Amino acid sequence: MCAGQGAYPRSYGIRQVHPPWALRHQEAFMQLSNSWRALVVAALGAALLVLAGSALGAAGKGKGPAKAKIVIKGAETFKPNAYIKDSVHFVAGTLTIRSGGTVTLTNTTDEPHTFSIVKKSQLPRTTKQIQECHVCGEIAKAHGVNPEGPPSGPPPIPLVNVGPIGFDEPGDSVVINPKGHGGPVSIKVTAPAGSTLNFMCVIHPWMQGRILVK
Ligand SMILES: [Cu+2]
Repeated sequence: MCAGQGAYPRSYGIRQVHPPWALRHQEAFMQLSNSWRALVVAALGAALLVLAGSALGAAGKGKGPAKAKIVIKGAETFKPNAYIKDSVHFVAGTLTIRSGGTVTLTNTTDEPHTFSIVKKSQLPRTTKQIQECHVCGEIAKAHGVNPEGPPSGPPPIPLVNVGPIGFDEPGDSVVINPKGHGGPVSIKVTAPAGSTLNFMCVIHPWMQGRILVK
């Protein structure tokens, strides 16, 4: 199947806002068979189960809620002779959770996303920085995606864990498949109380938020 046909009728050629690897990533998703997707979802589920089991001991005393939700919403729209807008975003963009708590991510869009912890200084602040997003390429590589390469299917490594298990430091990242290709993804936030985690989607670098760990 050619890019641009089928379930994701998008015009890639005219878009400038995505890093090139992200476009290839999305094209690759379009070309997947359902069985491939099921395998990825199953692998991701297994990895998260291990993650959840290992992090259970960290749950407990904090003052923040034990559970929080992030829903990914938005769509692409345009106004003729004015602009094209991609409103995909995290709801909520800022959330509070206790150390050891669980965040559930639900994707209501037809595109894949990532939930990736980055340093505050790595968050793009200009459209130029979005187009040249360096940390996006680094995290793509950590997921096994070659930012310079041809479409190669979904990221071979759906979950990237840096350092101690759980989401606690820059580099920790998970892929969230398009709506209908796997259910919500749950992650454990294991950063200590008092810390702030900045997160973003490395496919749509304007998708940014932060977690206050309490
Ligand atoms: Cu995204």
